[in-house]
Amino acid sequence: MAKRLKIGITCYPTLGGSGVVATELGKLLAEKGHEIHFITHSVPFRLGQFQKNIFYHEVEVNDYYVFRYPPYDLSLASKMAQVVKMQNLDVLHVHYAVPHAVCAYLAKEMVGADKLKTVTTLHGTDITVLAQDVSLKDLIRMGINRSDAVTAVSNDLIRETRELLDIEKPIELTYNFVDKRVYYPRECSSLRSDFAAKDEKILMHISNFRPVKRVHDVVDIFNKVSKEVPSRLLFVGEGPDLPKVQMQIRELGLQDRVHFLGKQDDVAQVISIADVLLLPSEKESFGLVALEAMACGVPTIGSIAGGIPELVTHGETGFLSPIGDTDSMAYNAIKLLRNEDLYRKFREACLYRARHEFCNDLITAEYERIYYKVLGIEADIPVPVCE
Ligand code: GMT
Repeated sequence: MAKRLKIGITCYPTLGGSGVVATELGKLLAEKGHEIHFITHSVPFRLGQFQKNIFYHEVEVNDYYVFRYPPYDLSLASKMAQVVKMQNLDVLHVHYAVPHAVCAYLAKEMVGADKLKTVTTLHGTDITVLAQDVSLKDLIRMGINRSDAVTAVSNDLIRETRELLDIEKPIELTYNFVDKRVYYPRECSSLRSDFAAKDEKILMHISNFRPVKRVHDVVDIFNKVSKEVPSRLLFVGEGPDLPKVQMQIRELGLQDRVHFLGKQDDVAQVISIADVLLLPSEKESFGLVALEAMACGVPTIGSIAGGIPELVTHGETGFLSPIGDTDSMAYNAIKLLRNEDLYRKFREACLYRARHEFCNDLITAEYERIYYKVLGIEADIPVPVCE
């Protein structure tokens, strides 16, 4: 094995796909023998049980009475510098540019620019929403430009970063991944029967119920589908648009056929009971949930937004329509749910694509290659064959 690395990882530990990806990546790198140090404000929620090679460093914020807003970003930067020095970290890998890329830059200035390399992974709204804010734009650009390497989770996000921030430095593509030992079609007949009769199909939406997810479109699609196909709609997750959606469901008289499961930890088990995933987002740099569904054999009906078309192959692992075109999305869902042969083909294509294109071994090796490159270490990392 090439040099065993000591890697610091910072992410949002308690919410969002970026935190999930960062945590899963840390666990996989630790399994490969690297030493991983999470530097976050809470224990990452996907960290699970104690694992060899994984360490956690809590960021504590100084809330001295003169501060109207306790300076979390400065505390994080200081903690990063402390951990880098104490543990002799080689690389700091930050997920989500705001404020993490800027904190990593400050930490590097504190420890000495020649003593630390930083890698920033852009996940989506850190660019597509926050870089639109003029008060943050220059700061985000600086954070990116001062990183030793920058990656983004889709080609579309790379394009948008270049356009919005006028960035010239290379941005490497590192798609998100799922752990194939966790995401596979689970046995679910008994769970399924809790929500749907034998002849009913299950449509599912999983998100943080923010406006970019267009959850009202999910209800609209289901309203149209359920007139043609006996079906149920399951919502997983919570967020600001939830009350509006509940009202829409009551107004349409759909309340007996819609179920709210709230936040769920075992996403693979829950997704396995669905027949299709609905993802009609307005912005979606990648759409990790569509990959999780794909790996469990569940096709996506979604929008042509952001990186979704790079993940979901239209006509093979799902169907994509223009943003807001719920007629087309409902039509596609009905077509798929009514045709057993077509559905079987889509399911097989989903399983194949998730395992071969987005498998954990492949993407983990890609990140390792980037770490060695910024450190100037020659390392021959074989491209894993994903079976
Ligand atoms: O949706 C968000 O704002 C949360 C954000 C996050 O931090 O998890 O999601 C983004 O990153 C995910 C992981 O890379 C992607 O799968 C999501 O598509 C992306 N969300 C958006 O672009 C809206």
